[in-house]
Formats: sequence, C-alpha cells, structure tokens
Amino acid sequence: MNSRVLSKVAIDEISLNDDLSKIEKMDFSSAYSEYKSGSWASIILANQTGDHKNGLSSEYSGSVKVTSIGKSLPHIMQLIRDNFLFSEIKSVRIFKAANYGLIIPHIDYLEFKKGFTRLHVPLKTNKQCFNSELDKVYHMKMGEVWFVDGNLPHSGACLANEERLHLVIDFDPGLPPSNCIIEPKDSIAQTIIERKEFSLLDKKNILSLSSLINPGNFYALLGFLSSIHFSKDVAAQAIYQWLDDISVLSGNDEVMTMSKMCKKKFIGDFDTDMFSLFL
Ligand code: YCP
Ligand code: CO
Repeated sequence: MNSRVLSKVAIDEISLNDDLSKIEKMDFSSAYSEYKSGSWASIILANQTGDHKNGLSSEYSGSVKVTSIGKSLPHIMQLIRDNFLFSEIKSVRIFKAANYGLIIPHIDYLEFKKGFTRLHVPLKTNKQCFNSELDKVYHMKMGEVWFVDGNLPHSGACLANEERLHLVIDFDPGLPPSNCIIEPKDSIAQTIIERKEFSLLDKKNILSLSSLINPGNFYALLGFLSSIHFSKDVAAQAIYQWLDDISVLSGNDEVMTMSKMCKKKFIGDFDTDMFSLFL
C-alpha cells in the first residue's frame, strides 16, 4: 500500500469541538458529488481564490488564500499552521462522509497535469470508517496524518449512522509526503482491516445482477458494488470489471455505454487486467 501514516497531531478536544460545532451548521459544497453514493460533501477552508463557493480543486503557482469558512475555524487553521508547511499548501478542505455514505473507487488528478500531494487528518471518526487502496482496506484514527496516494484506485466510507470528518490538505505535487510535515514522527502502527474471503459464489451472485440492472438503477448498483470490498477481500477497482461483465451479460446497450463511461471517468486508462488476480 502506497498510502501510509506519517505522523500524529496533538488535538485539543475542547478547541476542536468549538470549530466542529460551527461546521455542523454550515452549508457544504456539492463539488464532486458525482463520486458519492449516499451522504458525502466538502467545505473549503482555503484555495486559490479564497472563495469557499469554489469547490473544485485547481493547479496553480503562488500562495493559498484562506476562505471565510477557514477564517471562522481558527483552531483548525492553527493546527495546520503548527504542523504543516503552510507555504506549500494549495488547498484545505473538510470531507464529510455520513450515514453509510461512500466515495466510489476512483483515481484522483486525472483532469490535472500533476495533481497534488494529499494528506488526510481525521477530526471525527468511528470504527466503521474505512479507506481503501487497491486490495487493502484501512482505518485512519483521530489525529493521524495520512498520505493518501490518489494516483492508485482508492475509496472511502462511513458505514455507520454517524458522521466522519477528515481534514484534507493538498500540497504542491513536487513535495514528498514527509516534507509536508514540520516534525514527522515515524513508526506509528497502521490499522489494516481483515476481511472475509471473497468467494466464487460471491462473484457469481454479483454477475447475476445482470438480470436486474437497468439505466435507472445503474448508479444505485454502482454504490452497492462499491461497498462490497470494505467487508470482502477483493480490490477496490474490481467494481469496474464487475460492471463490465454485468452489463455485457445484461445485453442492454445503454447500460454497457454507462459502464464504459463510468470506468473512463473514475479510473481513466487504469489497467484492471494487470491487477486481475484481485478481481
Ligand atoms: C478531489 N476526488 O480530488 C475529489 C474528492 C473524490 C474525487 C472526492 O477533490
Ligand atoms: Co480521491
């Protein structure tokens, strides 16, 4: 797994809760909502323009501007200044996943020349929150600083009737992950999730969805397929192979087109065959 824990920040719970209670009342941006199944949204604390309504990331040179949302969350902004190389930051956001919501397996930065070096810091989480990369599923604990490699297929979820908040900081892509942190601490144990075997029967049951799939339930099915790898030992990107197989078996041209479009949008030319052992 290329994603890894780099450090842990000290969090003062009382001041953090002060900011978290403000976040509860905020309107979240609908940017990137095509990636979600169930509840997922973001708020923008800092970006190129300083406008929090500008929810989409952008590549630029020059320094980041704090938005009105960032200014209203002084404790979180201070935590960032205390722990990270502020001058190399390109954006600061909070990702909220809630109530069994997830992000469909995808590769980031496909629309960019280089993308970013991205770190995650959980500010509110629970045991049913998971992230994945290729064939691994892991859990990020409160205050841990994780490098998340967006160049590999990955996904994230809050599979409980609760809310998960991650601080997500994008740095200049030229910066190696450990250089984003002022004082990196190594040797923090990572929590990898053990999952049940993904059996031939499981695969057969998935393919049998070909008799039920149609353009109207396609996205609901995509969300369901995305959730499987969090509990069964199969790779995140397997959903694109399944979708392809299900849609061919369905004989429905519209579904086949949707399946191809989805794969292209979410993982581009990533070769699922190269990793077919895990499908
Ligand atoms: C991003 N990528 O890179 C988004 C977040 C999933 C897709 C949600 O900002
Ligand atoms: Co991503």
